[in-house]
Amino acid sequence: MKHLLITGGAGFIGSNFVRHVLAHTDHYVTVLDALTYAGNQDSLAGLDEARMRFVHGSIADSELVDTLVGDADVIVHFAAESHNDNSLHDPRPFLDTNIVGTYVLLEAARKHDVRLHHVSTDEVYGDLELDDPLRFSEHTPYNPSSPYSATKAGSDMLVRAWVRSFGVRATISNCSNNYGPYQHVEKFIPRQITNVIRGIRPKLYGAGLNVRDWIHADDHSSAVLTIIDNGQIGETYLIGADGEKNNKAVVEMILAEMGQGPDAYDHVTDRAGHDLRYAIDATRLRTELGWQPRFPDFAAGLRDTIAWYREHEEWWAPAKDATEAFYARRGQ
Ligand code: NAD
Ligand code: TDX
Repeated sequence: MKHLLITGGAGFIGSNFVRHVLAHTDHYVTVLDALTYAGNQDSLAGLDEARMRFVHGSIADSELVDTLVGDADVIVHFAAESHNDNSLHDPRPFLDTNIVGTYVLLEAARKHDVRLHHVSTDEVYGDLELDDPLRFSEHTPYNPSSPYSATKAGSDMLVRAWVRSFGVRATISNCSNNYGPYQHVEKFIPRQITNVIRGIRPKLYGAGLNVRDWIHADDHSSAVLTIIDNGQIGETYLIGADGEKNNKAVVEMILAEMGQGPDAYDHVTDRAGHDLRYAIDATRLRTELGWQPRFPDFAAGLRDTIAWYREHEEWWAPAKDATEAFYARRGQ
């Protein structure tokens, strides 16, 4: 039994990870979350309170972080500003949380000699051509495009520097695009599903030919747990489940599943600097650590996700109008 300090545990992937840990291990969990617009304590409702406590605060608060890290066996670091479109509008919170917040956690991990797993993204590698036969691997050079991905790349570099210079016991994972329940309605898949529920046409940026490599959030969680248990200190592991699809194909799948015509969507203003394609080669994670996705069937996972959003309007409705107003101001 270990005590995990999970930062960002009230967010999409963090809350999924908390549920995964409580279901599959006997670990005790402390969640540290600032409850920004993206955090929602309802995402943790109904979980076993004897095995979990919630602390409201920021990872950039060094005094609070020092106390919490001192009590923990492992830090699992999900907290971040995570949305590219927001980072194009106002980059500052991305630097504060993704860079300074990660620095604060690293200093506490160093002081207390606590193991840290840093959760990062494939976006640090930039993008691929549609016909590139090579996918991202642990050897791909960093080449981030957006303020979001640049701050995630910076946070990865800080982790590597603290491993090398100070002997901090850390691992890093870079995962592809996640989908599943409890994802904020600003993100692509939940935005389109909730648009259709509300009678709004889905919105595709540009021609919709950009490719993302989709993985179910629960598979991301099992991969992170595998790396915490068996990963080599100082190493990076890419996480992906061979789920490449272009955005237009995903919108067409959502429309078909929700009983709409195949053309019932709008093309809107493209994202500035929009990465063309992400694709992950997760060979290392599969061969060295024996990990496998349990939900590789994207069509089935998407059906379940649509059903979840249909059944949980009370969870997403409070954020929907403000999110659409933000996009409308940008012609998206
Ligand atoms: P999210 O935006 O849904 O959740 C982020 C959480 O962090 C929220 O609960 C928020 O309140 C919290 N938070 C923000 N700033 C904080 C601060 N200063 N202190 C404490 N808590 C703070 O994000 P997500 O999609 O769940 O992503 C989680 C992590 O996974 C991020 O590090 C992200 O870069 C990474 N990631 C995401 C994806 C994806 O597809 N969503 C893919 C790969 C990696
Ligand atoms: O309304 C939309 N229409 C649209 O065409 C939105 C919101 C997005 N898109 C496109 C942009 C991307 O090509 O869909 C794709 C996915 O967009 P997002 O959900 O914003 O994800 P992305 O920018 O790919 O980044 C995500 O994956 C990597 C997460 O938000 C990051 O946190 C993670 O690091």
